[in-house]
Amino acid sequence: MAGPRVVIIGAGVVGAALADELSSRGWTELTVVDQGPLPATGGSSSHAPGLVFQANPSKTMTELARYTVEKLSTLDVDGQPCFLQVGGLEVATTPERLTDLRRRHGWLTSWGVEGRLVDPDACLALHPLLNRDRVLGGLLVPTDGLAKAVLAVEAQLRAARARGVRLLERHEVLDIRTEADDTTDGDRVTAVVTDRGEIPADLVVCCAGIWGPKVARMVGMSLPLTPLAHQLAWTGPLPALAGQTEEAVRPILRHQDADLYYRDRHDRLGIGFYGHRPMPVSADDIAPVDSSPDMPSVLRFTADDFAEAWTETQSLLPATRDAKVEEGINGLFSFTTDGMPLLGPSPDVKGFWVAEAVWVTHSAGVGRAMAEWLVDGHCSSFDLHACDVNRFEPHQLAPAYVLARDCRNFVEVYDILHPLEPAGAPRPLRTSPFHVRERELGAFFLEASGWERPQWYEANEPLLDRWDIPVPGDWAARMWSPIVGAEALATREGVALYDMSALKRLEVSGRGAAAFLQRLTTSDVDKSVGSVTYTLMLDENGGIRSDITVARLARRRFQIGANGNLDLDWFTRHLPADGSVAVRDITAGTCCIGLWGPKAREVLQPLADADFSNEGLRYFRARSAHIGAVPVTALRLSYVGELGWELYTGADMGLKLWDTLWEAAQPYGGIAAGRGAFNSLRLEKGYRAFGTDMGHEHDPYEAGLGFAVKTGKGDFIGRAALERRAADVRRRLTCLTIDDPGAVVMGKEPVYDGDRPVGYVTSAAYGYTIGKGIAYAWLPAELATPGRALDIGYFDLRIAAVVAEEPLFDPGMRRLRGLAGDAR
Ligand code: THG
Repeated sequence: MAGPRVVIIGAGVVGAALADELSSRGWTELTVVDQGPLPATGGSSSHAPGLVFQANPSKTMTELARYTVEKLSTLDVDGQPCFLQVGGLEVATTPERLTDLRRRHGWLTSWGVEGRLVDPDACLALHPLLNRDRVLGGLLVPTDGLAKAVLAVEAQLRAARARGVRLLERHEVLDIRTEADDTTDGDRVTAVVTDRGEIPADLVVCCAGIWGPKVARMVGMSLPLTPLAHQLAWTGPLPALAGQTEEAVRPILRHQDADLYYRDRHDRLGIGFYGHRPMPVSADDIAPVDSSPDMPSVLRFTADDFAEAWTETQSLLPATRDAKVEEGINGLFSFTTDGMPLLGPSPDVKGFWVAEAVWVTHSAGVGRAMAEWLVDGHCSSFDLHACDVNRFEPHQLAPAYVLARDCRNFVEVYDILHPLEPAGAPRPLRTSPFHVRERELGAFFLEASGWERPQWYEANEPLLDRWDIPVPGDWAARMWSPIVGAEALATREGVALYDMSALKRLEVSGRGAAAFLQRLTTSDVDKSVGSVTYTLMLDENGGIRSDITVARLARRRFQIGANGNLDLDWFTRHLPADGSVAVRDITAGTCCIGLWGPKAREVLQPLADADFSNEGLRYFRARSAHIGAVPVTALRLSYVGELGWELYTGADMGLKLWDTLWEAAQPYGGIAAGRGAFNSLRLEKGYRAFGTDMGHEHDPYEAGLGFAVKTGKGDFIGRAALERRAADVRRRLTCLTIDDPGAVVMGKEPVYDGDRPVGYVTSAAYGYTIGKGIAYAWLPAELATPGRALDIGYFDLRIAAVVAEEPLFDPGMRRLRGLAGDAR
């Protein structure tokens, strides 16, 4: 079996890795085309400085980098190695950076890559050119190093060619042919048109790097990627390095406080700089391969922009004072709005895939990930949800948005960013109908999928007289206010309005809707009209695609509470060809208020034309009603674990709904509460958040969501894999509590059993009701036993934590079911 006919566009580090990985899996009907000459085709790979630092806040990105290191370390071209494992050293020259290196060390430990913090003397021993007076400390990762990008391309292409893969250099792609596809509403690819003929294709994978937007546009796809120039300069010979024959002996070096990095090249140094003004280039304006004197991805060095870098370099590495900058380039690289790659199939054109915005660091990993995805239909080695090209909301594809955010990412590339760091301009973008009231109440807004979402409200400051809210350490106290705690407690005690408009809402309707949803979810959702079901969507491997709520509003109409655009994409991708099911994103035209708390019923019932008693609308049931003059759909459920409803209405009457509820809530001390309180309350209840607590790499049993799987209901996607996975649970998403009220962690921290790293934190918050810190963590199953004492690594601290029985709050569900009594 030689597989389908695949054309890979672009023979850079990504295309070459993919050709190798696909052909090694038996797909050999493969053609790689590139407009340039092989193996240095003139794209970003051809001038890539090749530094591979594995540390990353994203577990997936670190894993992609680790695989790249492992693979390139085994490759050579006629004895020339493709990877020089000289280690990677990040140095701090400010106290803030020194502290941040500890956090970065935590990520490495969490993701299973060895690294160590080193003192200034050790930094100097590792990299003798450093100025002892400037360095406060460093982070060393011994397995980091230099990828020889062009050699890596050559090695992987040779391996592919040996398996029969066709390599076509100097073939410029002019168009991609498509035809109507019988099994979907859209088109499918049939061929790639080049200036030297047409190549038939069942699958086309765009690995064109900075030209990606241009190629994707050939099938009408807009790729949110901007090529930005980045300065890379080379010194002349350094007397201090005279006689160095090896290409690199010192670790690759990062000086993030000044947006700089360094690498050896024999007796010279390469210097990379991100501190200059963003210099974006449109993919259309990149020169054709043959017309540019150097290569198209290399622009003329603008020395003025480098002045600051050179001054700083001479201070950090005094030996460079005896040398000068001899050559330099402004080299183009792909940037994206969230710093993550763009991987996956086109939403519209069957058979068109992209693997874009991938740096050398992650290239071989992405090659493997894409090969698995293409061959198996899902990727089992890496969790790609945060890299999926279909993750974006429509506004995130707008050229103005893409350009603004990509430039900002360039500027911030080495900045110390808080996990809750609010996005910058352009803002605000999406505002709910409640926005004006939220502003009147002094909301502190953060952004979620473009929505302005209150984190807390300054108007609730007087509540602080009622409770003593513990204050966390400095880092956790950013984007935080004690009001968060007061809002959480006020919700448990009285009633609060939560703006839930950012919750993605999809409508699935039609003759085939019920059967369709049965096939995509793990629970029985084909229940009575008015039923609401919490359920999971899985991939074929049994990995969690999403957790959703399915409300049956009519026999043939369901409302889905979803996690993001990938859910819409997953539904759309699985729609039956007969047109019996339609799916629609109704988020923008609707809004939602969560009215929650023990007094919620006293607020709502007098306003309503329907019975909202325990019997009138049971837990996890839905109905339509009028609240005053406002028609609503009410879902009785609560992510914060209190009595109450999600109330949905059209955007037109949202403000009226808010005002109606607000007024009625005042006699009961009702407040508006923000996402900070929400997150604390949901962790007390043990409710998982997709994308943070779990992803595609996890199955329902490990994630503690086995209760949402009904294997007896009939077949569904992922079911076949579940039997195996249920019998083999080796890790568990586990609830930890922390006694020290000042020790609030943020997520991604390593968990230790004694000195041994055993897992990592997903989400964390202080639990104001239970009076303890909460951290959910992935741990080996044998450690996930209540009472087990562990430590969380937080900067230079070890925080004592203990495995707890969950949920921490109201295990008897008395609150949610509207039964009286203390829930603790
Ligand atoms: N509301 C709605 N849809 C949603 C969410 C929401 N979809 C996405 C996301 N949030 C889904 N997450 C959850 C998590 C837990 C619950 C609901 C949505 C929940 N669980 C109960 C429990 O675990 O005890 C009930 C489970 C059951 O009865 O099966 O309520 O916030 N609309």
